[in-house]
Amino acid sequence: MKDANGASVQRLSVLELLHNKLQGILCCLHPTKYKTLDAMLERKMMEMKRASVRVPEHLNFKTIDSVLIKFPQFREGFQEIRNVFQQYDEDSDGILDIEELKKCLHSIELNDIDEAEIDNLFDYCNVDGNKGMQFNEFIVLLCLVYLLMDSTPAETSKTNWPLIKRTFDAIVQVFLFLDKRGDGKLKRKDVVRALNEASPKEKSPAHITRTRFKEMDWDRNGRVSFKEFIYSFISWVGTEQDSESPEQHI
Ligand SMILES: [Ca+2]
Ligand SMILES: [Ca+2]
Ligand SMILES: [Ca+2]
Repeated sequence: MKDANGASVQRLSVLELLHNKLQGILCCLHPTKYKTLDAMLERKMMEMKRASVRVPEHLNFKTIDSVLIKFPQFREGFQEIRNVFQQYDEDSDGILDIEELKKCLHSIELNDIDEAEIDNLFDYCNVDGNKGMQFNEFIVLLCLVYLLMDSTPAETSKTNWPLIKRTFDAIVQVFLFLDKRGDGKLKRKDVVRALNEASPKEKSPAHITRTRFKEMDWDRNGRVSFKEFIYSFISWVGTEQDSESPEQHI
């Protein structure tokens, strides 16, 4: 039996269950799964923007300089995620294939997540089209699981999950700092405004902010989604193994 969008009713009920788990983040089923995840993230960011008045002072970024100064802490968090990545990359080929990823998510007791959700997230985060999750893709995937699934990994002695969670919380706050209007996506005006708050006396030249914005807006639709942002952010910060030659910061 099919609904108006051609999706089977059975599939709908699975998604309805997912919706409940996502605490009502999603209000309706979109026929395109990627757009659904984009919409969920957009709503989540809006929700967190509203709640951000309560964030602790050290996460309340007011200038881009206050973000830059935290780059070493972000790298430390990424290194902890790399340890998780390496632990589950059983054949050590530098990627997590879908089976390795499932093992990883199940063994860290993200029990609320089902196979279909993992497949969906895997496709959504696999931005280079390569069959597996590279390290940067894995960081994004884990962050989205943390944000959307309302499910945090069980504490294990091997992994410092509090550090990883703090890292994700801080990434969200950087996004919210850039999202001046609080609508869950970045427009060029937002980014220009945020970057100019770095040093009000010395405004970033227009071409720099324009370049930064273009870098983030992969699909050139004039706005930067959380997913587009986080990939760029990871490459700006650099991860421990390539921190020798990090890309030029904002
Ligand atoms: Ca592998
Ligand atoms: Ca990939
Ligand atoms: Ca975009």
